[in-house]
Order: sequence, then C-alpha cells, then structure tokens
Amino acid sequence: MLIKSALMHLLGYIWQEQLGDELKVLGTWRSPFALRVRLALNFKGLPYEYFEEDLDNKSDLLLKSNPFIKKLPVLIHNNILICESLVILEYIEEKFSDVGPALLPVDPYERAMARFWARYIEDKLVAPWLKMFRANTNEEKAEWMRETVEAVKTLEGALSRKLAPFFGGDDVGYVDVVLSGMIAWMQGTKALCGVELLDTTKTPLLVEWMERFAGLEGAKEVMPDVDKLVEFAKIKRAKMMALDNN
Ligand SMILES: N[C@@H](CCC(=O)N[C@@H](CS)C(=O)NCC(=O)O)C(=O)O
Repeated sequence: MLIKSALMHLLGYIWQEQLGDELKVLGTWRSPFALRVRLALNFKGLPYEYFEEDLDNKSDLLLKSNPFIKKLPVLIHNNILICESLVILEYIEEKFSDVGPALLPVDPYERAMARFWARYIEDKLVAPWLKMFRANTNEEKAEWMRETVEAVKTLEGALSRKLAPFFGGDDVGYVDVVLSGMIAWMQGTKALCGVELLDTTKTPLLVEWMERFAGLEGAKEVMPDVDKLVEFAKIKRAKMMALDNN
C-alpha cells in the first residue's frame, strides 16, 4: 500500500510537471465536505496546494472564488473555480480520468448506484446529523437522532451486501470518499449528542471500514482529530445557543 501510494504521488508530480497544471483547495480542517476533496486528490495521487480558511473571517480568495454561496470547499484548477464537494469530486474524476485510480465505477448501473448512495449520505445522514447537532429542544434532537441512526443502519446493510472491504469494492471509491468526511463527526457524536453511532455490536462492518479507511496512506494525514473536533463543536454550539437566546 505504501509503495502504491508513493508511486501514485510520483505519477502525480510527473503529470503536474508535464501539463503545468496547478490545483488549489480551499478548506478547513473540520469540514467533512472539504475533506472529501482532499481525500479524492490524495487517493488519485494529484498534488495540490491547501489553503486553510477561517470561516469567521473569510478570505478574499474564498469570497471571490465562491461568490454565490461563499462556502468551502473550492477547487481551483489553474484559473477554473469549482464549488460543492460532490461536484468537485465528479470534476476530478472526469478531468483526471487518466491519473490514478478511478473513484466511480465504469459500469453505468454501478456508477448510478454510487451516485445514489452519495445522495443518500447527503440527505439522510449529513443533513439530519447537522439538525440533531443544532436542535433546540429534546424532541427535535430525538427526531433527528432517530433519522441519523436509521441512516447509519442502512449504510451498514449496504456495506454487508457489498461483501467487500470498501463501498467501492476492493479499493476505495466515490461512496467511501463521500462518507469518510463524516467519520470523525460520527466518532464524536457520543460526546456531542449522547448517542454512539458506530459500535462493534450494532455496526461491526462500518467500524471495520472506518478503521481500514483511516489507516490508508491518503487518509492518515488529513483525517481530523476527534477530540479537537469535539472541543471545537462544543464551543461552536454554545455560541449558537447564546445567539438564539438573544
Ligand atoms: N453542500 C456543500 C456544503 C459546504 C458547506 O456547508 N461548507 C461549510 C464548511 S463545512 C462552509 O463553508 N460554511 C460557511 C458558511 O456557511 O458561511 C458541499 O458539499 O460542498
């Protein structure tokens, strides 16, 4: 795996030298969306320059790069700007189809299914998780928690039907990259919202998947520290509550 990853990086640098292409990523360490982009580039062995943004004080580069919604991540490819993590992943996949491993399957049905699961993760896991985290009442929190837990169970089932180490099969693919942005947040959910989302009895396959994923060369260097994330999120929520109460 180490040799494969070193080779990928070497090929990436050769590609960059030959084409004179330049990739920049605007992100923040805690963003599950920005993480997807960094992971996809790492797995493909594409070198990029990373810019850590302060979302309380957005840089001119971010405001100019994503003037419509002013959010991270942004991929800057030479002078081209691409926003929205899933859109960026598709761009990387299409533009650099000849560099590194493909993230989307070749078969149209498999490709459609990968996109379906990516959408599922967005709508049924990430969105309810955020609502649970931001809920003002216990009733609201319980409702969004129920939805989040349901989504995790469904993903455990989807992985069990794969009979493979990753959603992408023997290697990581699009769905793995999309879900992996949430790994640290899922690990921190007990501390933040009082519910253990992943454990060896309820979701043994996802726990194994998560450990396998976090150990990958392209992932190790960018996965956020769970304790740091929890600390950050607690402060963020306290500030949000204080604003709501004013
Ligand atoms: N759907 C977007 C979500 C992006 C997003 O919510 N980014 C957050 C960081 S995690 C952001 O930039 N927030 C800044 C803001 O809301 O002003 C994607 O997939 O890229």
